[in-house]
Amino acid sequence: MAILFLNGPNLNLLGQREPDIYGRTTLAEIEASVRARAAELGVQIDFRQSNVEGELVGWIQQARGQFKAIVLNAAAYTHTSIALRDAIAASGVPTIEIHLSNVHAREEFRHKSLLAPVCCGQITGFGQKSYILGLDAAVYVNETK
Ligand code: CA2
Repeated sequence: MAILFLNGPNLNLLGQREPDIYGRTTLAEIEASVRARAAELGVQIDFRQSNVEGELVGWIQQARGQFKAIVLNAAAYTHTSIALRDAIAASGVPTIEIHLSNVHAREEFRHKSLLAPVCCGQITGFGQKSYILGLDAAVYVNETK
């Protein structure tokens, strides 16, 4: 089984800026922990980041037939992007929305996710562990299909 991890804008800065909110772990370190868990589960991982909305849309479109699930931290696009929402809905690939921080405990504009209604579920607030929980959820939704 292959699972696609997608990361949205500014997540390439993890570990370098705003450690009080997002911690000191880099995205590369998160990827390494996801790969370690994936090896235990016997699943393949593709792990990508883009600051460009259209690139994320393209990757979601291309995921159909290639990946069994998408684990998506769309970052700020979570709260703004109808384009990502439409791409998820059109792809038909089960998608798990994840966040490092608890978006519901932060500013009001982060409480609304445009993506949540077209995702299987949302994991928010567990730091880098949100990625591992997202991986487990991606396997789970395929087992229960
Ligand atoms: O908590 C999350 O994972 C978020 O998706 C992170 C987004 C934010 O817009 C969402 O509301 C919640 C922001 C990612 C920006 O990451 C940075 C990392 C280091 C320094 C600055 C930004």
